[in-house]
Amino acid sequence: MLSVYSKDHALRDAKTELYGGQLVPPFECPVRAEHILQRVKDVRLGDVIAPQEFGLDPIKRIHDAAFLSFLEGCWDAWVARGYKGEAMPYVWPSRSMPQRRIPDHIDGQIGYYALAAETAISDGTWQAARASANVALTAQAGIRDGAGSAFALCRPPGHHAASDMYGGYCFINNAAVAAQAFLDQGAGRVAILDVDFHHGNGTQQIFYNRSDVMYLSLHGDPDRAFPFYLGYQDETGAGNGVGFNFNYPMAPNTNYTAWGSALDDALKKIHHYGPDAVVVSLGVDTFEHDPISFFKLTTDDFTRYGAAIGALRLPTLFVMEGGYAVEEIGVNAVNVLQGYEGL
Ligand code: Q9C
Ligand code: ZN
Repeated sequence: MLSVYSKDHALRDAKTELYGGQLVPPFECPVRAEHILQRVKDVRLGDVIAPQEFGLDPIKRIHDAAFLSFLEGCWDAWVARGYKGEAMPYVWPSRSMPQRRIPDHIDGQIGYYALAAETAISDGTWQAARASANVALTAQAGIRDGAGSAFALCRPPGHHAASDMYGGYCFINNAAVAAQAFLDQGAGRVAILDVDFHHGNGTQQIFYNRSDVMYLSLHGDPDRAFPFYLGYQDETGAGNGVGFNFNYPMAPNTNYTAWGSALDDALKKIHHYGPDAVVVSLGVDTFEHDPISFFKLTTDDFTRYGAAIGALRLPTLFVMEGGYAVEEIGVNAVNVLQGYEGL
């Protein structure tokens, strides 16, 4: 399988994450991508190429232009205020003040565009997010040009990023940008299968009213897990998108017996939908030893479900999302790809 990787992921190197009232080293850290790349090389998965530059146009197909300008300028605006720490919000347009004016002050802007406070914006974050989107688009182009599958080793991840919102370690929704690229190049339908532990609230929001992208997500019950306010089973789409959004929330300690049944159900729906391509939001934070998640998938389970996805026999783009058991992240992620290839 072709893999796409950019060294520029390392420009995303925040020093702080808000966790339990403390500022801790971020779970979403550069060594994650290095371990995955090393495993891709160790098993000789296939060629590893650098991304091409696609510019902002394919990103603007998904994201609001003012939101992208905010991301690009946030760090400089923060520094210009004289702030000493990394950029994080502390105030939001919350339920009791629902007006949607975008303030001029950086403190007001960052709260307007933030989903959550844990994800600090730091120097280099925008450049790394841009590179991550280029990685997804380069892998997508590989499939357009005839590769049956490709692996976008994206970092930072993307599925929590909505059309005008960042957070949950995500800035640009790489999977959504790639899905839209398939459509813009002539595909009629694309399915996004999100196997990250967390619900992909951004991807769901982006395509919620559309029937040309089916979104299916297996995740920790949002009643008990981030992002808490979206990802429930009764969210099935709106307008033209009714019946094209499927959530599979699952309880703490879910193992492959239950998780695999949910996957089989999702795969049946994808098969019936008949997409021209499948985008897999590949998070391996479903792993039993993940430090921030509560599922119990084993290293071998990743191979098993890769094979199940492969049985669809559809062009498949794997887009890296989460996974925070850093030592095992390479083996777990690449097991999915090897399972897919039937190795
Ligand atoms: N108790 C992705 O996996 N909150 N993002 C963590 C832990 C944020 C995860 C709190 C989790 C975001 C791409
Ligand atoms: Zn996740």
